[in-house]
Amino acid sequence: MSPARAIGLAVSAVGVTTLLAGCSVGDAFNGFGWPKAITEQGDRMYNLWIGSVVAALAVGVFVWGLIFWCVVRYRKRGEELPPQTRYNMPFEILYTVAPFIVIAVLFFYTAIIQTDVDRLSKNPDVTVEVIASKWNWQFVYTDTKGPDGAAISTVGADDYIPVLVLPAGKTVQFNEVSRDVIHSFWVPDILFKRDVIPGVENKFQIKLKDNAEGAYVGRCAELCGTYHSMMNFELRVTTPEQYSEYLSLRKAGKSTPEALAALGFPNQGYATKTHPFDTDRTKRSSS
Ligand SMILES: [Cu+2]
Repeated sequence: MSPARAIGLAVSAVGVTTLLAGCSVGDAFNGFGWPKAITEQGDRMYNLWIGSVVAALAVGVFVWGLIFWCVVRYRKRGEELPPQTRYNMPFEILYTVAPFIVIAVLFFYTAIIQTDVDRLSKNPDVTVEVIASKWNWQFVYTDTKGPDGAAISTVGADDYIPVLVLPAGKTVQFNEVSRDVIHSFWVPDILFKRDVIPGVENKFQIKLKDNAEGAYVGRCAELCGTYHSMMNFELRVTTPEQYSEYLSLRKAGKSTPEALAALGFPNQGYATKTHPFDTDRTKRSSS
């Protein structure tokens, strides 16, 4: 194979990879380990991930092919020493240029998608203040007012996993606040996490898909102390109608589980994807 042909092959491999990114390769291989996103931003990151894995596999197959070809083609056939080649300029150019093209393409798509995912629209439909502390989450619906005049909020307790209720098909802005150390807000199904840093006002937005309804586990993704692994919450995506009904019930003084149960959610409106940690230490030591 001439070097020019090899470079051509490498470039077209990268091109094909890019094309495949938006297609169903990911579905065929179960997302190469990634869940399907429930947000529009998540879809873009999912496609980038699939494209990157396919590119890595294409390079891998190319390299394995070369290795096996050399093993077979140049295997030892006798005692005679084969011709010793010191320099091969075309090939040295090839293995300098080809990786650069791969890196440039990956960088190009990463920069585009990262900028896109980080973009904040001016008028989100819902704004939630996420307050993280050791080892709990509080979600404040900043543009609402409860019966006591304060904004409606949901906070976890020893026996209660906080449920964050959001409407499908809407844009949600999260403003993050930490009360102590660095935490990280993470819902695996939105394919995104963002650190909650004391003294830093981290923000991000998601656009939930129209069909995003469901219950999804949320976690703290930054080691924050003894009970870090218990610092969970649940994201409950409802229809926009259920969401406004939920807000009215909360405004009327109902708690999150009461409001969700009144809307007909199973499990009396409690989290279904994660469970409270048993805080009875004596029970643990005796078992
Ligand atoms: Cu944490």
